[in-house]
Amino acid sequence: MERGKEDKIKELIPCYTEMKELPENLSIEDAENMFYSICQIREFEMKVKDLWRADKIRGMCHAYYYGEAIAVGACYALEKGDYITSTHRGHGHALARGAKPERMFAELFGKEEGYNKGKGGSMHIADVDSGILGATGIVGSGIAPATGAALSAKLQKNGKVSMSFFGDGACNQGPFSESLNMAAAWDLPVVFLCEYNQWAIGTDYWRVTKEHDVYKRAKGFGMPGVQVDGFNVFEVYKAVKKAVDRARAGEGPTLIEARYMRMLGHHVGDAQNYRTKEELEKISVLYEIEPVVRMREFLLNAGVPEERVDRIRKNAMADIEAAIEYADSQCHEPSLDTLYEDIYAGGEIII
Ligand SMILES: Cc1ncc(C[n+]2csc(CCOP(=O)(O)OP(=O)(O)O)c2C)c(N)n1
Repeated sequence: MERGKEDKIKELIPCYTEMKELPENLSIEDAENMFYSICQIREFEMKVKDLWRADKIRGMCHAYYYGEAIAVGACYALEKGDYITSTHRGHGHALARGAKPERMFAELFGKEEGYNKGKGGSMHIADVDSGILGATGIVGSGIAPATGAALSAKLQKNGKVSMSFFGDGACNQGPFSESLNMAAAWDLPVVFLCEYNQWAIGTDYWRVTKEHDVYKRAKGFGMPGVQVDGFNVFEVYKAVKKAVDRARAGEGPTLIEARYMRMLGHHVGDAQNYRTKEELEKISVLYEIEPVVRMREFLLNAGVPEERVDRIRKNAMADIEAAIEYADSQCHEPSLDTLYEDIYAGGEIII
């Protein structure tokens, strides 16, 4: 890449690193699997945007497009049985951890075959059998449950590791500090993965913090802190793998800051008028290093035939199309008499 362009990228993603080599314990087949997952999440989210705008999906949806390298790289470093907790922007986490897109679309369409019988919607997809303990619309509220899951793993000595995804906005919430402190004090097997996209709705992270590097906070809690290029699936994988190995070996938690950029609106209906034209123009250089483009380039440079690379992407897109078709035409609306089942609330339901 030419120097001027790299400088512009580094201004936005200071830890930007080229994707030249496979991590030593991964094969080309792994890279192809990762590419499939990245394309699957991208297509899922593009379709969510269209379906939401067409009024097929009700409730708010926060798309994960362009963040795919974080979920895919991170989940690739986990083992079966490990746990994750997610956020309001959680579709990508669930897919990367093995959730089925047809059941996710069924959930988004409010159908009973959905992961939460159609009653949770976009922000609450959970599948405990796959280790997906849940997503949440309350910013920062997945961090403590992940820490609790790590405590349970430690007490049960079952060798499981827990990982919490959260945004940069969540780092200024109480559960962040409380959880990191407890996890460090008790050497809990947990990975704290901050998806640093530089915005929290219309609040620019730089405006509300003095120290802009989240990973530096780790030192104050007594754990390692690492910053990685969140558009680079291999760098995310390597950092998370190291943290997971450390956690599994009983050495305690790690805080990872994966820097990327929210390229589009906070949710699928957000025109983000609070961002200036200059900023949007400036960040457009990042489309050259976004996960799909980058992984495609990597595979081609590694000698995978173009026809094969494009087929992987087409397969991912076709699988999403089939998932939508299934959820739309073969799944069912929950019946009215189940309206008050599976609903948990602090108060009394008055009918
Ligand atoms: C406790 C709480 N405060 C405020 C909100 C409103 N809210 C929803 S998403 C969001 C921004 C979160 O930003 P971040 O954690 O960085 O995640 P991102 O949306 O950027 O992925 C806010 C403030 C909320 N849902 N919960």
